[in-house]
Amino acid sequence: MIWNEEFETLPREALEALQLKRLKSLVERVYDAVPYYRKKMEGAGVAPSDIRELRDLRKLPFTTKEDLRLNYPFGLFAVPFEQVVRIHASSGTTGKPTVVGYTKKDIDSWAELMARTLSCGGAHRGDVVHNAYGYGLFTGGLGAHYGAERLGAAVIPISGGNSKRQIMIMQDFGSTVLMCTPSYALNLADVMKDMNVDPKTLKLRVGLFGAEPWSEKIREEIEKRLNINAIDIFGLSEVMGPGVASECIEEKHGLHVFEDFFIPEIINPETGEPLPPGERGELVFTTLTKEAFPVIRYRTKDLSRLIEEPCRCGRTFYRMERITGRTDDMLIIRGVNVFPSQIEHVLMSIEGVEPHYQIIVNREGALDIMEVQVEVSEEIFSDEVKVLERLARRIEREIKDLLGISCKIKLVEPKTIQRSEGKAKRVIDNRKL
Ligand code: DLL
Repeated sequence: MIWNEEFETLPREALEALQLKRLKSLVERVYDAVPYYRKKMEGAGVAPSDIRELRDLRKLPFTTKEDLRLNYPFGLFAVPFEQVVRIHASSGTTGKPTVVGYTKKDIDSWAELMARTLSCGGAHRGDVVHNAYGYGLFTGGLGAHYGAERLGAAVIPISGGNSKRQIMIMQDFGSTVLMCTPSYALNLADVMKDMNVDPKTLKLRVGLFGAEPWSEKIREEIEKRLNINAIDIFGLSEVMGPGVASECIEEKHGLHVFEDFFIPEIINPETGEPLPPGERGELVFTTLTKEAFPVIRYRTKDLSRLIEEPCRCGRTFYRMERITGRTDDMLIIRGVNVFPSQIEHVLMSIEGVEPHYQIIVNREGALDIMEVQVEVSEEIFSDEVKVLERLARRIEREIKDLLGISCKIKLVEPKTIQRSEGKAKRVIDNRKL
């Protein structure tokens, strides 16, 4: 069901008129209220009056994580602090977290966006939403929570962790919608198996998964093992939290960007130039309605492309392709560019390999050594050494064929790789330590 028929099916022309109106007011607001943004605009020789059509967005300078860091913690807030009613933060890999704020109206918009997301994935009033995204500074838990309430569903604020208890609650409370990271969904599937709980006996029908990269293969795995429909949802703290884009259950192909709230752009990450429609590059977002923490042309470092073709579901918003990587997740191993998603692709195409793996990079002398630790199924692990060796050689060969470099493969027993309750950590690069 479409949650907000009026906005989600706006003809493009009307949508673009609305975007332009909101963009003009955003730029004026930010120019007046945030000295840092004003200075950047002046430096780029652009004033609010230069924004006359949507294309003029390109005249505005980008905002980056570095800008956020320089203004830590509240320097980019665009309203008097008394109007801020919520603060979230996302932990970066290094240093201080990224801090974001919300006014009452922002929280209200966010609830609307998450109600749309849930509805897009096929959830409705009467559903029991099992919300296993982490509650706290992370935007996942509370973001999903307010959306589920807005939808009129019954939300279980279970947060992450204590998986056995999660499964007991699913059984007893009749959870119908699961919300968590895809890696935690797989973890729950493992624990269910250990507890001898057949997912077919549960009422779970759909899962809304995001906050970390995953692939079609992982989707298939989750759908099969939990006996549900798995939907990809996307967002980031700097732009809102979850609720920026969502797949529809009708197509499960591309995530509708809620374009009355956000303008997406795809740029060449090296030159910053906008790319022609349909090309893959770095996603950039401008928030159109946010009051406390608006961002202009925020560079996400996430790689995707926009799909402009109309969708069967009736929503007129463009779709973004599922995230295929980040500009900063590329590893350089002995001079060769390696994306973790390429390794995952190889692993997931091989029978008997479990969707739990970790890539460990070390430097021995001047040489980079990449080791891929991967879990294999119980049956294979208890097989003869010869079988295991053959499997390891095969993975090694396939990675070499794809990437042109050799790596060490270490097959490990089921449940050896550390499970996450939130975002999985797939890469450990010891070279940087
Ligand atoms: O992860 C918000 C969120 C919560 C989204 C719950 C979906 C569900 P951050 O912690 O700021 O916010 O991390 C944002 O996570 O730039 C992407 O790199 C990645 N990410 C989020 N959703 C997806 C997805 C939340 N569906 C960063 N696929 C983003 C791939 C995703 N990566």
